[in-house]
Amino acid sequence: MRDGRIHEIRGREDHLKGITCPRGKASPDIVHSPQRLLHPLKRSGPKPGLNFTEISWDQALDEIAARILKLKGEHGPECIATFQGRGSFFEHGMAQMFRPPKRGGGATFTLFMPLGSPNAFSVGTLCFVSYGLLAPLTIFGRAMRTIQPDIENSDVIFIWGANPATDSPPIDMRRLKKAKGRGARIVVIDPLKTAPAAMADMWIPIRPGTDGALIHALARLCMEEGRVDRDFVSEFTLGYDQYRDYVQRFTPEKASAITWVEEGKIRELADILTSSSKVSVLTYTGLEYSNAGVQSIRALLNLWAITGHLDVEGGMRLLDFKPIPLNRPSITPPDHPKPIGYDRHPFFCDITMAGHFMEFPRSVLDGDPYRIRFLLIGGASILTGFPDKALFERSLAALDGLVVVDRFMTADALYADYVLPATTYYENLSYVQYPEVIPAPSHIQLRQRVVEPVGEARSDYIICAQLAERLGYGELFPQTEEEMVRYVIKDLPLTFEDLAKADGPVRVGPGPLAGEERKWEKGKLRRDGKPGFNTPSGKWEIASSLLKKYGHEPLPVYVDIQEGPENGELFVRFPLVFTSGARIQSTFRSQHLNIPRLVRMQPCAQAHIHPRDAAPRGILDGDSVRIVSPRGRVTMRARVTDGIIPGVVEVNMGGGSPVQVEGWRDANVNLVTDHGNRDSISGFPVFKALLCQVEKIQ
Ligand SMILES: Nc1nc2c(c(=O)[nH]1)N[C@H]1C(S)=C(S)[C@@H](COP(=O)(O)OP(=O)(O)OC[C@H]3O[C@@H](n4cnc5c(=O)[nH]c(N)nc54)[C@H](O)[C@@H]3O)O[C@H]1N2
Ligand SMILES: Nc1nc2c(c(=O)[nH]1)N[C@H]1C(S)=C(S)[C@@H](COP(=O)(O)OP(=O)(O)OC[C@H]3O[C@@H](n4cnc5c(=O)[nH]c(N)nc54)[C@H](O)[C@@H]3O)O[C@H]1N2
Ligand SMILES: [Mo]
Repeated sequence: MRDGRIHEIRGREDHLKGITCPRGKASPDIVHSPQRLLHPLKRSGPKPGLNFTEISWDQALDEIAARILKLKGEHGPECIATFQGRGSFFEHGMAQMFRPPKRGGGATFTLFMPLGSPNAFSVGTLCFVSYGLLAPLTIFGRAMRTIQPDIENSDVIFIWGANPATDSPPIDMRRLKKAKGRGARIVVIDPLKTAPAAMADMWIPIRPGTDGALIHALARLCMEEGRVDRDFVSEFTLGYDQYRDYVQRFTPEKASAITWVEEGKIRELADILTSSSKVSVLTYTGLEYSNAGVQSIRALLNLWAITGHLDVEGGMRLLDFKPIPLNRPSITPPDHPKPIGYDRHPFFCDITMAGHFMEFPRSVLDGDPYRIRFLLIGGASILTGFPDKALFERSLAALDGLVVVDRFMTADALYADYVLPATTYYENLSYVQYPEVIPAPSHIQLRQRVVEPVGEARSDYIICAQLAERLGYGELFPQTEEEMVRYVIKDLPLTFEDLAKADGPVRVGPGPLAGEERKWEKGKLRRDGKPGFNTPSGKWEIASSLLKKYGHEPLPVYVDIQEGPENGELFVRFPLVFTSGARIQSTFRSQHLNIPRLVRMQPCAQAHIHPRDAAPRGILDGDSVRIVSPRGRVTMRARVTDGIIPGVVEVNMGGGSPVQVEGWRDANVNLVTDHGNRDSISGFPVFKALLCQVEKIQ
């Protein structure tokens, strides 16, 4: 099982990026960082603050369980909540064991559901759900992982609002380089000249948040000139005629004014898009964080479909998945009451079976519609990730109980009553599954412990299982890591011993298959075997029935930017377009900013600004600058570069945790972002299309 490809799959683990760990000898910097949390801690000083006393695990878990049961008794189970971040749900055993039976992906966390609480929150409130679920479900009835660019066979690859060079690990970057090597053309649409843009045949800098307008203009050009897949649009789409009428307003001239992309370039893009059937597109977070996030992603998928690139070689293939049959407890979310956020974002809550954390402050601070009083945060950094840090600080401070489970002190821990030390993956016994790496088959692998847990740290799974036991339902969760793995794999045709003996990935299924082309024509996409798609109408829903049902605009319309150059008065005071959070190689959101060898790669948080905008402000590369928005300010270093579209400032995200080095610790980008400004469909905050001013600090 140790051929090159499997090796590549193994590299997919976030923290194993580029590291090989001989068992027993590994000492990645993160494991032995002097800042690792080693013991359970109980608050001994005022909030906010980091005064804690070491206590035993028994005391910590007993006291936390007692507090939960007391609050439940006094206020009902719905006042107890969890928040899971990106830190913890790549631990596959943990994710599988605490996932409701009917949900494939996602991070709905069932730990407190047996108590009767529907309030499972996650970082899905502002990551992935918009792109991965809401957009694709409302157009073709399946999740995004089932539609994938056939990079290996494309003549042209568009990279539109993603940067595969900073993925972890950069699998798609390797695929792109190979494609480029065999002569495929690469087109990048991004406000930043990313590494893929630098090697591309064409870089189209675009004004952040306006992609929808460009997509509609391209759709209009293609329709006008008959460059559409006629059979597909006439037989298999819903809302095509309405959409054709709608896009008439997006002349190249109008789209150019909105997007800052030259008219000639728009025409050229339409030509490239229709130059071959073998054109694919890679996209991700670049389109999510604008007022038109979900709709722009829908419009993009739709543009590829109507121009004949759907499920053909070299285009966007529709894939079949056979999930690995893993076991899990059958805990389902309670029907009543609805989770927090349901009143404002019911579509999000129904699809994710979770709460919407943007409404958490209203719940905690105003008791509207009811009050959350206890929160367990696992593997997340809310105060660096959510917009309007001060609002979330007030909310965390107002809780009757806050528990943080992490490897390091976070900004959230300043408000915690208990902080529990979690192990890294190196210290856990668990498993990993690889069902989604294309084109490899499905594999499962035992995650062997490579280092003994440092201090008293325990795995996330064990911490939660032991808490469940104290809450009275420990029988749902095996109480050791080995028993957990045995439980999860019980329906597979292999044993724990087989996995241990294999000492590497074991193949358990065929993995994602592309199969025949244009599967909708052959009844391969619907459970009833009829031609069409897995949507309420059975069509490719340009006009979405689901969105209509939830009171949203069914067509994938462009939504005007709420805070942009169009706001004349505001634009005078804040004349630069603000975007944030383009990923960098050395950091993992708020993580790794305390790991010296990684910090050296970029010791300070940066704001990227074009020389044209820097010069009149007297800003030189490396200067300290203040980024000011209508809501607040934050200080960073200027990176003066022509690798950004003039008029736009890209501001690093991730700064703001107490363990970080000085150049990042106070540089929290979410001091300037806006909690109220959202994509109305997903409720995602608009992180990438706001306004700011940049001032040199003398
Ligand atoms: N090394 C590293 N890897 C990571 C992470 C990390 O922090 N560090 N984070 C992980 C997480 S949580 C996520 S969600 C993923 C994100 O994965 P990606 O979506 O690939 O994230 P980025 O690398 O930021 O690429 C997004 C690109 O979109 C561009 N963009 C911004 N606004 C717009 C816009 O309005 N229109 C267009 N067309 N483009 C725009 C940005 O400039 C950027 O180049 O990465 C994951 N991988
Ligand atoms: N302005 C702006 N804000 C943004 C974004 C942006 O682009 N711009 N991006 C958004 C996105 S896409 C995301 S995903 C969020 C960030 O989402 P978060 O999930 O908050 O991500 P991190 O900052 O990486 O915080 C993860 C925490 O988990 C801890 N951790 C890591 N592994 C483990 C583990 O195995 N167990 C436990 N218990 N803890 C662990 C880390 O130490 C860290 O404190 O930020 C969002 N916020
Ligand atoms: Mo994310």
